[in-house]
Amino acid sequence: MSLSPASLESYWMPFTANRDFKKNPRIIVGASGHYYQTADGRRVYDAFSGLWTSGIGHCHPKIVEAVQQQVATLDYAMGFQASHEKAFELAGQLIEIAPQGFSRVFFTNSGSESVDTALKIALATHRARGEGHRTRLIGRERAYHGVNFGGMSVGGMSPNRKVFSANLIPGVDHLPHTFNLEHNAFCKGQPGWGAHLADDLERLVALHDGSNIAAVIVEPVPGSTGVLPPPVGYLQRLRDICDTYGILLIFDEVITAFGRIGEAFSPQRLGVVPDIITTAKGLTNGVIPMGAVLVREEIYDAFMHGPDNMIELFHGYTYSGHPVAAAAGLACLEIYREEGTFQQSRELEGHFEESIHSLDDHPKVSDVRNLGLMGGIDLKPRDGAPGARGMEMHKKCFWEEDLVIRNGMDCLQFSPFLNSRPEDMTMTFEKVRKVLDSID
Ligand code: PXG
Repeated sequence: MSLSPASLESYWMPFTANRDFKKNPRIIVGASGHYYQTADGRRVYDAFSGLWTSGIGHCHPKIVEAVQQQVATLDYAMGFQASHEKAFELAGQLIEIAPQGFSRVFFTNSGSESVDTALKIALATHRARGEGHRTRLIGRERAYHGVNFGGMSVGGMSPNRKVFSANLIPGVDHLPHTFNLEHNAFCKGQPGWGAHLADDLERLVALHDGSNIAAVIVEPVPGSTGVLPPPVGYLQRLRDICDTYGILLIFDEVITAFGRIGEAFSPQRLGVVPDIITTAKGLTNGVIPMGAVLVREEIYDAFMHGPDNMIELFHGYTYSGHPVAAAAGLACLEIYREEGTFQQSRELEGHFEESIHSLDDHPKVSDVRNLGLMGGIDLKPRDGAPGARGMEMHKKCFWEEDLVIRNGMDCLQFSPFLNSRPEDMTMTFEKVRKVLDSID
C-alpha cells in the first residue's frame, strides 16, 4: 500500500472509529461494476452498493462519459440569478417520473441538505399562506435525516443527538418507531402489526393543537437504523391525520427513491403520497454529490406572490444544480430508463428476500427484515460489548471473504445492486453465515 501510517493521520474520517481504522486501514483504490479494488490488490464484492448510493454499479461508462464531457465544457455556472440548461432538464425529467402532483424541484448537494431544505420549505410555506403559527416539526424515533441541525433534531438516533442535545432546534416532537420484535420478528416485507402507532400523531395534535404543527417527516422505510418496513396501513394513517389538521407530510427518500424499493419513488410502491420528497444518493448513482427536494404545485404556488423581481425563497447553495452533478443525474436517469433498472430491482426482490431470510435460523441472529432491495439482520449483541459483533462481521467479511457489508452497531445492513446477479446475492448470505459461524 502506498499510504504510510503517518499519512493517514490528517484525515478525520466521518462516522468512523478513526484510531481503530488507521491501525489496519481498509483502502479502496478503484471500482468497476459490482466490485471494489483494494489497495492490497483484491477484488471485493460490494453488497452495500456504496452507501446505498450506487444502485447500477460503480463507474458506469455512461455516467463516466457524461461527467468527463461536462467538466470539460462547463465546469461551474453561477446558480443564483443565472443557471445552465442541464439543471432545468434534470428537474423536468425528475418531475416526469415523480408521483402525480409533484411539479417543482429544488437542488441540494446531499441528503442532509435536502432534509433541512424540506423543513425550511415546509415552515416557509405555512408562513406564506398566513399560517406562521405552524412552527412545530414532528420526526420519529430511530429516524436518520442526516447530520445538519434540522435533520438531527427531527432525527431519532441517540448517538448522533446526545452531544448536541442542548442545541437541537426547539419545537420538535417524535413519533414512536415501528420496530417490534414481539409482533413482527422475522417479517418478510411490511409487517401486519403496527398501523396504530401512527395514532400517536393525534396525541401530539391534542397536546399542541394541530394548528401549531408545520410538518411531519418520516422515511417511508427507515434504512440506516436497521431497515424498518412500515406496518401495513401506517403511512396512510399518518397521511390522513396530516390532512385532517393541515399538516404537511415529508417523505425522506434519500435511500428509498430511484429503484431501491422497485419504483422511482415510494408512493408508487407503497401508495401514500406526501407533500414533499427529499432525495440524494441514487439521483447521480453516488458519482457526484447531489440532492433534490421535490414539492407539489400548491407548495411552490404559495411562494409565487409579491413583486416579480423579489427572491421568493431566501435559500440555496453555491452548488445547487451544479452542472457536473446535473450531467451525472441526467445520465443516471437515462440508464434507469434504458436498462429498466426499477423493474430489474423489482424482479430481484424475491430472491433477495429468500437469501437474507436464510439467516433466520442462525443462533446469533435476533431478527431479519427486508423490503424491496433493503435488508437488515440484527445480531444478538455480545454480553457487555454492544456493537462488537457487528463490527467484527464487517471487518472479517472485508479481509477474509472479499465482501463489503455494512454494520450499524449489531445490525448488518444490505443494499444490493439494483442490477445484481442472483447468484451474488446467494453468495453474499452464504459468506455472512460462514463468518457469523466463525466468530464469537
Ligand atoms: N436521510 C436519509 C433517509 C438518509 O439515509 C441522509 C438523509 C443524509 O444524507 P447525506 O447525503 O447528508 O449523508 C441519509 C444518509 C448507512 C448510511 O450506513 C446511511 C446514510 C449515509 C451513510 C451511511 O445506512 N444515509
